[in-house]
Amino acid sequence: MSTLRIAIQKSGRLQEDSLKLLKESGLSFSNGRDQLKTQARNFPVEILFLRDDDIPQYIEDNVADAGIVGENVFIEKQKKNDLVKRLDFAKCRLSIAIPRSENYTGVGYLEGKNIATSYPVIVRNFLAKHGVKAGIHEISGSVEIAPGIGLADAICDIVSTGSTLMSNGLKEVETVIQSEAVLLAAPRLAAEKKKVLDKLIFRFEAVQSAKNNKYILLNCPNEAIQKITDVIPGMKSPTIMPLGRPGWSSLHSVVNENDFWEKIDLLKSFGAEGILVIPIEKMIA
Ligand code: PRT
Ligand code: ZN
Repeated sequence: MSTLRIAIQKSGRLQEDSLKLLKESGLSFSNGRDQLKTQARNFPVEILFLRDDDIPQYIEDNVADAGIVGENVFIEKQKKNDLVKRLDFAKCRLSIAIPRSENYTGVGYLEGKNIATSYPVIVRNFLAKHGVKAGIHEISGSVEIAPGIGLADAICDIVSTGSTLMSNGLKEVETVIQSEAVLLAAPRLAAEKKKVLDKLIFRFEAVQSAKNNKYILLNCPNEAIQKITDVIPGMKSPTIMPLGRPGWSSLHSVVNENDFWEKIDLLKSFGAEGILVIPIEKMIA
């Protein structure tokens, strides 16, 4: 099988979760400091460690076949890459922020103003969409200090908790895009490489759905089995085993993280007891 070259961030906010995802997907590899690349021992994948901003270009140039970057970088770079999978980590948003003391009246406020950003393409598209004319001042780091030093009237930067904006006397006024880590791939991969990529995506999905679900075990009176099954149907249907105590059963199923607490309350109201919730390592439907 031919080797798929996948690029991940060398160091920074995406690195740890990217490595974790690859490891949880069963890839075994060494990743020493200052290593430029490494070969998985048990899967036809070579991992390249690069700056995140460079990854889309490397994919377009066929130096890498796939890569993990923030969606913000994917959109900004506009390279010939396909977004093949959202990865559910490094969630953030790219937002416009202005000094807290300013009175924001809507996007029209930005007319004629100067916006500092590391994302000129995304900002230009945003302004065009809203028919606003503003100057764009491209800077590569510490964007949040630009208004304070008189370099710009507003900024467009990544926001996660909002505390960086706050400590720089800024307030968030528009969300331009939402972002998370994404898996990119070259649009026309050779069939052999595509096969490896599909296998990898299959494994990523098993890891992701395991994260979003929990294994649940509970005891319930037999007459509650149907109602409980309706609430937690599991992957096909729950496993039901009789308890030593007559009239009672043990029911095993899978429950989604998102509506977990609501469902637990419902199960309790149906008479469920001794509820155990256990993490799932991999989940394959
Ligand atoms: O060296 P290299 O170029 O590879 O890395 P980098 O410095 O460009 O990127 P890095 O590691 O900072 O971020 C990589 C990716 O993580 C980004 O492209 C985003 O997709 C994603 N991400 C998620 C974030 C954040 N959260 C984040 N909070 N990237 C940056 N930030 C910064 C932001 O720039 C601002 O300075 O954190 C600050 C805001 O955070 P809050 O929590 O104060 O709002
Ligand atoms: Zn970067």
